[in-house]
Amino acid sequence: MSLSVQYPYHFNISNESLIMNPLKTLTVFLLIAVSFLASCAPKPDIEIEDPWLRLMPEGVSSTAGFMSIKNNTGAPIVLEDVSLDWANHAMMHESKVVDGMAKMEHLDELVIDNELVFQPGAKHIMIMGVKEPLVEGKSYNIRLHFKDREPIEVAFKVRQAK
Ligand SMILES: [Cu+2]
Repeated sequence: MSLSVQYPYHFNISNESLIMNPLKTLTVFLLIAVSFLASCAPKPDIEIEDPWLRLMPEGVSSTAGFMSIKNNTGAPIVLEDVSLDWANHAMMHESKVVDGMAKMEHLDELVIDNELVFQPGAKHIMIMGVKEPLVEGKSYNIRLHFKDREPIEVAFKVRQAK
């Protein structure tokens, strides 16, 4: 009696969850089991984060694609090429400022140790000769070709550059 008066909260919780409500206890154990299994599930070898395409003004037939590529394999992977069906050309580029002039360099292949970021003003997927105007919010596929691996098809969503 004195225990329940001194520690009513503790007493009630243990009483309810372990004795009065075995279902609740079971649920807690199941949640722990599920989260344990989820944390053990193997990560995909390659993860693509936030793939997007820059929405261009009307009449402009070139654009650029951006994303992050995460390499979870523990060994370097090589991105050799990119391809698509909805434009004439896609290639890997890097924007640079050389002697005060903005330039774009073609990249033949990229070695990815842990993560490779394509972002405005830096590495990007250059897309030229877009066959039909891109629609904001719609997704367009680009294939990523890796050395000694199956290509990955990634859906890039069109949005305004911020
Ligand atoms: Cu470019």
